Amino acid sequence: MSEKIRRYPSLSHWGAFTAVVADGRLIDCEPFARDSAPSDILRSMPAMVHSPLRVNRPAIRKGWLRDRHLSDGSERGRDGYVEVSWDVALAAVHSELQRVRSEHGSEAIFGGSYGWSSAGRLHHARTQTHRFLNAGGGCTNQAGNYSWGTAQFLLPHVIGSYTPVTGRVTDWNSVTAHTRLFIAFGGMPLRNTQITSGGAGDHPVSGQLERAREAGVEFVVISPTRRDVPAGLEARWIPIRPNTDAALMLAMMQALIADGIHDETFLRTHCVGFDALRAYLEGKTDGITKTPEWAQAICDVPATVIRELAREARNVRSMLTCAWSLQRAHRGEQPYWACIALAAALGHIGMPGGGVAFGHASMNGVGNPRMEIAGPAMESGRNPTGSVIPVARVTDMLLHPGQAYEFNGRESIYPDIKMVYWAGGNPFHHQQDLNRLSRAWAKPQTIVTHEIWWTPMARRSDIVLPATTTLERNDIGGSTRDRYVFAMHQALAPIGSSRNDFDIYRELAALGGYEEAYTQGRDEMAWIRHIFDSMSKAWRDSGCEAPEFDAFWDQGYVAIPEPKRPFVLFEDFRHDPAGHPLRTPSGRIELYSEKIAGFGYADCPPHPAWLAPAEWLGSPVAARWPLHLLTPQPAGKLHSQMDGGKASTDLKIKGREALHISPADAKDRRISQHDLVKVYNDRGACLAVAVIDADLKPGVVMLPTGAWFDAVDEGLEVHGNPNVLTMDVGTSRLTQGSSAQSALVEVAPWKDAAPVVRALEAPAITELAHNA
Ligand SMILES: Nc1nc2c(c(=O)[nH]1)N[C@H]1C(S)=C(S)[C@@H](COP(=O)(O)OP(=O)(O)OC[C@H]3O[C@@H](n4cnc5c(=O)[nH]c(N)nc54)[C@H](O)[C@@H]3O)O[C@H]1N2
Ligand SMILES: Nc1nc2c(c(=O)[nH]1)N[C@H]1C(S)=C(S)[C@@H](COP(=O)(O)OP(=O)(O)OC[C@H]3O[C@@H](n4cnc5c(=O)[nH]c(N)nc54)[C@H](O)[C@@H]3O)O[C@H]1N2
Ligand SMILES: [Mo]
Repeated sequence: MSEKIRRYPSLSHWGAFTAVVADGRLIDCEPFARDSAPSDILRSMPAMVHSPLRVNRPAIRKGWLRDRHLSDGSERGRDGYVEVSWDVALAAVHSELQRVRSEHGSEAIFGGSYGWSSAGRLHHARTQTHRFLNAGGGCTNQAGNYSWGTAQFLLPHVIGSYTPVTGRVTDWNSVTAHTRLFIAFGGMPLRNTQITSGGAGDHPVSGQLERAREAGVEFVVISPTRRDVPAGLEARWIPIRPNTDAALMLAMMQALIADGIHDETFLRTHCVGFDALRAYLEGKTDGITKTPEWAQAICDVPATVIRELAREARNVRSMLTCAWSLQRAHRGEQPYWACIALAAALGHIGMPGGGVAFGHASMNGVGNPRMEIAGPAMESGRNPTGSVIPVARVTDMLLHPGQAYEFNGRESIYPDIKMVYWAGGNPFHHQQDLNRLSRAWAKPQTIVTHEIWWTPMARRSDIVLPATTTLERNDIGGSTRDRYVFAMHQALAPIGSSRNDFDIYRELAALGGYEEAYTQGRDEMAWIRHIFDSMSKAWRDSGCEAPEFDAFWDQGYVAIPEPKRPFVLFEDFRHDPAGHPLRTPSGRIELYSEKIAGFGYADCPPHPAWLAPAEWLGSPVAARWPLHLLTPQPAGKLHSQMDGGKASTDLKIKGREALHISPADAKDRRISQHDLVKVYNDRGACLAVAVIDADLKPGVVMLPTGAWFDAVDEGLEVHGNPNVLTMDVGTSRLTQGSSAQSALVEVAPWKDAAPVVRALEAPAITELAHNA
């Protein structure tokens, strides 16, 4: 007889849900009742939670078990594993931490641990990793993120803050009521709005778009693919060459000035540096006037279209939004800065429904009407070493210890890393140029990972500790882009011998004699109450009523009331620039930055400019590598999470990722629909399955991220992971962001036998250590 079915409130980055459990197994994830557009990714969860890919027991790489920190690191990814007891595994991790700290200092431990981890905030693995390492003496950390790291370090120089790129932009109610023309650089791909870090109770973007459309807002999508126009939106599509938006924006501004219709007053009263930028646009500095004809040759958008769009955007209330992808590219500072300058010239900044914004469809909840009020958050403590690198420079750091590098006006030295500690992230997903990372990965003496599944990262670690999923523990979660906070009830007993990251760290901290510093005397439920109490205090301080903990926990969620009036970005500053100055040196929008000028970076000059990326369709290398590869976010998963789940595997073709290619480019290469193809350049090669796509600008191919990396040595990657092809250089010395979207490639039919994809098969671990 089957045990009765039980239901538990829960949450993921792709939405809140009810976990349905029978006989100790997750059988379904029912979407939260108030979610207007639940994510398909929910259906991947039951099989993934009980998947044979789960890490069942602590495991140690054979070479490391034999030779410890003197083992050959180049065996990572090839070597087998031996399962050991928790006591053996924890003792090994503890003694390595102690050895490295005493022999090399705490900054020799790389604990940046970048990655999204879980939506639950207490058990958020990356935060717990920082907390644990900080309590034990510190580590080398990572600054910024892959998502909008370029904007994070540029925008404070220009507008005094980066909060607008976190989602705090003029909200949809204001857009619907006031915007007439909404121009989306990078488009509005709804697939990306399934996700928000920390999860959500609603996915409102498609509804918000529909209401805006009904209210008469006109949409223009500027993107290399028509697929960035949501179905039913009837937007105008302007195809553009990748990485050239800055030229288009600058030419729109030049056209306004040439017509004498730019908002001179706003540029004089609310900005500094207009004269310097104008001199550049008029060719006074380099002899080139940045006309629409000039831009046409760069971005392949007709000059008449550029001129007309500029006039239209000046004549009606217009909103410009830039997808985050634009700045995840080489010289990605420029389109963001140019867009702010253009919006300033259009004159609608700070007006309802007008001005500039970022990422309206990059993530769920951007521009969602919500009171500005704290979400649930866990503290990670202070890193006593102060050692930190820009997030995407991890390979440089491992390859070049002691080398100097520049970042945001400072020169620093890469530390010499002996030990890597990672939980809640997958560098063999997120990092560019994975063959280069593989070479760097051989260098550290010891690599420790907590993982739920045998991911490519786990398979390249020395000590792998099995972690629970969110369903196997209690937690609290929510995002500052969503109106709900969720109780996450433990629905299952830990699978295999997995443990919560928090408990793993608690035991290690106990071995190191600093358990109290790590836990502060709190267990799981005490922490959840503590996080809830800190949050409700912040709510009360903002005049918002917060429920009692027990009522919240029983109901499973709590909602913040809707805001009384729409949020308009820069509204106060527009009305009173002296009374509400921006936090820039001048207090105004900086179209020219003295501070950046002082850094003397040729790769990020003191005003927005067209700077050709190292690889783009107009560069000399395009003669050899004629296709621009874009690597968008995957529709059926979150990064590499749930790659083996149904929502992801249903989108694979013959078990591999789909490469979109235009009919003309396919024909030139004798590629037919669903042919196996090799995508390659000097950095690497992968296999994918061709999908011929008439909605794609010729010269551009697209391969989403997320396929579990499947290659040994520098050979062929067989699953369709595009990061063997991407370029691992910082966007500029100013921000050192990820240049993921700048890569040229060639594509050819693959005629040989197709190598088997093994990444989604469980590794065979038969051996059990005799002392286990
Ligand atoms: N080419 C290219 N590359 C990109 C991008 C791109 O556009 N193009 N985008 C970049 C961006 S924006 C991002 S944010 C990154 C994302 O990169 P990551 O955040 O590193 O990607 P995830 O696949 O989400 O990795 C999270 C890992 O944490 C594990 N995990 C989840 N929950 C837990 C837990 O509770 N405990 C433990 N121990 N582990 C857990 C998951 O199994 C998974 O392996 O990728 C970047 N890489
Ligand atoms: N389903 C799903 N959704 C996700 C994620 C996921 O893994 N899965 N990841 C989330 C994360 S961590 C992040 S940071 C966000 C990222 O959000 P974004 O950075 O906005 O996402 P992308 O998919 O990389 O790019 C969006 C679109 O930009 C267009 N584009 C690319 N390059 C250019 C260019 O040079 N010019 C113009 N005009 N357009 C260009 C592409 O056509 C692409 O479809 O997505 C989030 N949403
Ligand atoms: Mo991201």
